[in-house]
Amino acid sequence: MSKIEDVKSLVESGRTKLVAATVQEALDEGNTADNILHAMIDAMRVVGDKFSTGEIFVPEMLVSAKAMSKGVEVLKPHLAGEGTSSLGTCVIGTVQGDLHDIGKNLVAMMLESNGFTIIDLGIDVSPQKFVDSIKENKDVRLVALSGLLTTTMPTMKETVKMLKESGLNGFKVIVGGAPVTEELAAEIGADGFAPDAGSAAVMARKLVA
Ligand code: B12
Repeated sequence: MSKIEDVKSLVESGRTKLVAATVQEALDEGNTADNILHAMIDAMRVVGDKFSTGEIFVPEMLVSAKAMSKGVEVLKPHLAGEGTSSLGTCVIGTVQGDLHDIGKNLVAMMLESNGFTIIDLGIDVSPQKFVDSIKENKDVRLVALSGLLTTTMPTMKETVKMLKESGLNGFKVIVGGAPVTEELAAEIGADGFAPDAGSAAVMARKLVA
């Protein structure tokens, strides 16, 4: 079994302590950071499917998430490009009621490496907190909202509405997360959408150009 397959199976089974070293071994074996990341994302998809079928429960999902985060830490310097010019500040967070942050953290990492200064508000962020953050920080050019639950899509909509009606300007809103589609993004009034962290950086650059 190649090291990349080991990484996938360690994330799937939530073997937190072994993931970092195995990711490093996979890199040493010549695998690209991108391929290793995709193996881990694939593992999380399997974990989600197992949760759906009742094969595993929340604690198992949580340890897999922790395992993936350990792996991402090792990949970070290999994934991040060189942010040459400064594109301004991006406020990012997972919307209220939602605790998922792996995807949001990957997006933050890619935006940072593309030249944005990141203010990460974390998880379970209320619409008001996003608005306050724009007031408190200068040069906010982008607000990025993440949501993984279908039940938090209305909160995402409410957050976009509040941002747009805040009277503040000079920033664009980008949204994403597994249940978010281009259609939904347009429907809730966001300026942009991207399906993954790599394309989020491309879209973000376009939005602030
Ligand atoms: C890990 C996990 C958890 C962990 C989260 C830990 C953490 N620190 O994040 C824990 C255990 C806490 C958890 C809890 C729950 N979870 Co959960 N979870 C997952 C799981 C397995 C993986 C998510 C993940 O990290 N994926 C990997 C990352 C890299 O992918 P991603 O998040 O999609 O991000 C990418 C893109 O979406 C995009 N993106 C993400 N954000 C943004 C933002 C912007 C601006 C842009 C442009 C792009 C973008 O780019 C990212 C990188 O490429 C998913 C299954 C799945 N297939 O997604 C279920 C899943 C999301 N969870 C689910 C559920 C039901 C729950 C719970 C309700 C379970 C429960 N009964 O308690 C709770 C809800 C808690 C809450 N209030 O949020 C369901 C959601 C179903 C639905 N349709 O709403 C899923 C789909 C599992 C399933 N198949 O049923 N979960």
